[in-house]
Amino acid sequence: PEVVMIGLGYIGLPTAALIAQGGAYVYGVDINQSVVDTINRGEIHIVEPDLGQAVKEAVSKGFLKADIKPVGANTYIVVVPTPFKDKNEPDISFVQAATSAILNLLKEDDLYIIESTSPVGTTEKMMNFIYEKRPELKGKLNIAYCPERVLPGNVMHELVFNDRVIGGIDEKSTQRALDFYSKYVKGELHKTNARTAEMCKLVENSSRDVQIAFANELSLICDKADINVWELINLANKHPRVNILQPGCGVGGHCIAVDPYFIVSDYPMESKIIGTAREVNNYKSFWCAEKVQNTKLKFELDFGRKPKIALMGLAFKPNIDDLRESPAKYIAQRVLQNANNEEYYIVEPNIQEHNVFKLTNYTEAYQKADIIVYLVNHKEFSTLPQSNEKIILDFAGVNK
Ligand code: SAJ
Repeated sequence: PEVVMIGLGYIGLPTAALIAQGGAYVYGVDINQSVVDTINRGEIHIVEPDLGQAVKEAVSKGFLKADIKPVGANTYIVVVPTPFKDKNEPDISFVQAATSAILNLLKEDDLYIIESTSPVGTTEKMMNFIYEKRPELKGKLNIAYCPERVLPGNVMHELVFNDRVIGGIDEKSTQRALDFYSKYVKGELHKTNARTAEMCKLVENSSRDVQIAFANELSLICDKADINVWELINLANKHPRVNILQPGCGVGGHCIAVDPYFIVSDYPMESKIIGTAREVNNYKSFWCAEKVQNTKLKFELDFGRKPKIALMGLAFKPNIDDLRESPAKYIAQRVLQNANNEEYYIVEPNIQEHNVFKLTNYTEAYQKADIIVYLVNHKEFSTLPQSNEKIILDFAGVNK
């Protein structure tokens, strides 16, 4: 093979399929045997539009093959998870393990690229690790960091058309990585050094987190001030230099709610706004859960009976079926924990069934409930009537 891709998850597999579609032989490596078997059958283990077809094609033409162990190639790409240990220390052990696995395969002039979101300095650390174990290769490898920036749900398009930042540990490495990506990326390729590229990925997601925190803070202020926050933001955004994002029930997903901690943990004294934004966004979910509880108690006092409550949406953002790291799911769990004979309807139109939550159709839940809690702005919800007889808690901007 020309390329070895280590990690066949949400980014590694689409990237491997894309390179293979371009006519290069790609050897995909994953520690999970069932993932390897699925891919070798030409099937996929994740939900992503157009990925199934790309993998099927690449495998059937013999350009993509998966295995649990790597083989020798000219280019090695590491795309493995970098989780956050207890929210105070990034864990690069998977990157280290992936690098260890190819250590004895590396040869002069090979290209080694890290794509995983990583704390600043990780590429240099891996370079030192490689050269310590293979001193005869010192200075002879091309080593670069090139973060992915694709949006789940639109990966196959964005992999090709997004601009990319490419940071080598020296000029030659940067140029070699750029030549490699230029074969299948149509977006612009921007050269920098490895540390800047690492920080760039973290900053992109932190910037979005900080901006969402601003919107979420406004939503709390407006709740006290009796102002419709959606109308307010819409009006403020009419200013030519103001562009406020949307508040919600918190920030979820695997990137935006995690990456800022990579900066905060390494630069705690300096990253005040970034750290506070994380707190504001986490607090927003807690606040929403409290608001549901308080509304429920007030209903009992006002009407002398327990209300029926519909929790609308569980996914981490609108119009997807992904519940991982979802603030809406967190709120549902928290509210249900304190449930005391109240009747709850849990709604998630993008999934058929769930192993913990009993799901109800959204129209039925709306009809039966006294209190409607919008947690996610799924497109289905905007078709529901705006009844005056219901108490509506709209955390997602469905009726904005
Ligand atoms: N959200 C709001 N208000 C908004 C926008 C988003 O509350 O105005 C919430 C969403 O509901 C969700 C969370 O933020 O809970 C994150 O959603 P998202 O659509 O902003 O981003 P992700 O996590 O799906 O993908 C992000 C993208 N990063 C940026 O837009 C800077 C994507 O380009 C990255 O590749 C991806 O993270 C990643 O893998 O890092």
